[in-house]
Amino acid sequence: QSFFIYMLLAFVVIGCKNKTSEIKNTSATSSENQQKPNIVFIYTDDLGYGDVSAYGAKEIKTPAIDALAEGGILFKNAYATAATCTPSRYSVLTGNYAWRKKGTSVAKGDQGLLIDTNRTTLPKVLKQAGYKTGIVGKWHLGLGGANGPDWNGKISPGPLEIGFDYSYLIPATGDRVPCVFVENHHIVNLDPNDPIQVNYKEKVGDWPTGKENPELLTMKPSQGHNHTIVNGISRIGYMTGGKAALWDDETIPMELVDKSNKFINKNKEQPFFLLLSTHDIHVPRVANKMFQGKSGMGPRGDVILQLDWTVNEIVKTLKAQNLLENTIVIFSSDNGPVVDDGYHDQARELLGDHKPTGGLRGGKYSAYDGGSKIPLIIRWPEVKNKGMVSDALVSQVDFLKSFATMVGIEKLDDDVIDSQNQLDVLKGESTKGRTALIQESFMGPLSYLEGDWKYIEPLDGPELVPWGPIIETGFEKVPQLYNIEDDPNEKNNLASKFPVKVKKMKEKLANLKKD
Ligand code: NG6
Ligand code: CA
Repeated sequence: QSFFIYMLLAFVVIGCKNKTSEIKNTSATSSENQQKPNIVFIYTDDLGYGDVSAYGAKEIKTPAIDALAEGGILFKNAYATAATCTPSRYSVLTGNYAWRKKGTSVAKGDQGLLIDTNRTTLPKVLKQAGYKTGIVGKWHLGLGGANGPDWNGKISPGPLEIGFDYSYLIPATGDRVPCVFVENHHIVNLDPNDPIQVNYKEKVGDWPTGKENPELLTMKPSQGHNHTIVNGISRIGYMTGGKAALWDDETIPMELVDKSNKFINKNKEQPFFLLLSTHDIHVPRVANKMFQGKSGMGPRGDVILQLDWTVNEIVKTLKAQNLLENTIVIFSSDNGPVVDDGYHDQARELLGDHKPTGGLRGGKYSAYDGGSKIPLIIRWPEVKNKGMVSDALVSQVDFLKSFATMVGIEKLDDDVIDSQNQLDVLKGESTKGRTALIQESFMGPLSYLEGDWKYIEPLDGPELVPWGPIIETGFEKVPQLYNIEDDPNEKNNLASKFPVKVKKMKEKLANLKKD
């Protein structure tokens, strides 16, 4: 009998022990998770300030994006650092303005990695704080060494060398070859018996090009885009081989959502950072059957609906995994909108009353606000002012320092020059924001924005983007000064009226350039 009692006691003790350690483990994980929310950044391409219904679009509805704003903060004065993709993304990842580094304008599809592997990056900082980090979608920051990527071998350095644990990439853009996905260091589904060749100078192989065989095209180019034809669409650059690896344009968003879901599911037990960098709404705009003809605005409108679907899918996953209330969802765009960006996709003809820039002057590529003033919505799991609209001046370059602060990393290396901690502003707890920021236009002037005033440095160049999108560049031989509070569409150049202000702003810009 005493043996029986002894056994019983032993069971109870062992049982309790297991229980306590179990409780300990779970409580440790959950409290850790509570301290460190996941971050999902949905970074869209070429989506304009006026393309979202939460920002006032009437001709198109984006309910999933709007719902993010209801659960967080919508920023009315948010900026990408540049009016094109590569420099804006460079700034998000490094916390610096891209014009500080040469060669960071729109990258070619066989460009080597543009981010120095030694420098501080957003994913490195988050990784240091215990996050699993992943990027799914458009990269456009170069891959490989100085001579570009070894497409048939190990593609490195790239995102994995600058702090991401996982990557599934559109290497450059949807309109640039090679039209394949790269997972970590390798092209997905590449048959070694059918090696891939990519060339940005001359034709390789015998695949037809848009220039030679326009009759084969399902979407005709309006500007450039007349090199190798892939899936009936001619692209920028030449390629041949790697047939089994080619993506299907109509299912790119589904593929990216699937890979994002897998990343989320795999890492749900620990804090994670997912950068979901969509192809939408960049050209070529090829909507999936689910969205074709649904907007009444042609492919450009249809892919906005498709983008909203992407947002909804990701939110659904977070909800299903019980993660939404511990995840920050950031939604933004890399630069302003463009209607015709190089393909005849009826974007101009079917635009109707829709205003992609929301009325701002310029657009993608431009020095005017249409170039880099973008939608920014941050849904916070817990935040006091849910549904708030913030007027604070914010820049995507501040994400690095702000989120570093959030995860408890206060001290960063001094290679981070431009990023500021604006966490309280991003959370809607302060409306102070930045006092000033710089905007980079495409191959053109820089602008300096301070308070209500914007100064655009004088530069000689064409008035309109030369290859055809019908967008004002912002080039002027004389300085430009606008009061963007009174004149948000930058119509009245006040430079000759306020020469002292011009001089001061010019000096401040020059000083910042020296940093
Ligand atoms: C331009 C392309 C445009 C787009 C852009 C980069 C032509 C005529 N135009 O050169 O279609 O690809 O580069 O866009 O080739 S971005 O959003 O990635 O910066
Ligand atoms: Ca872009």
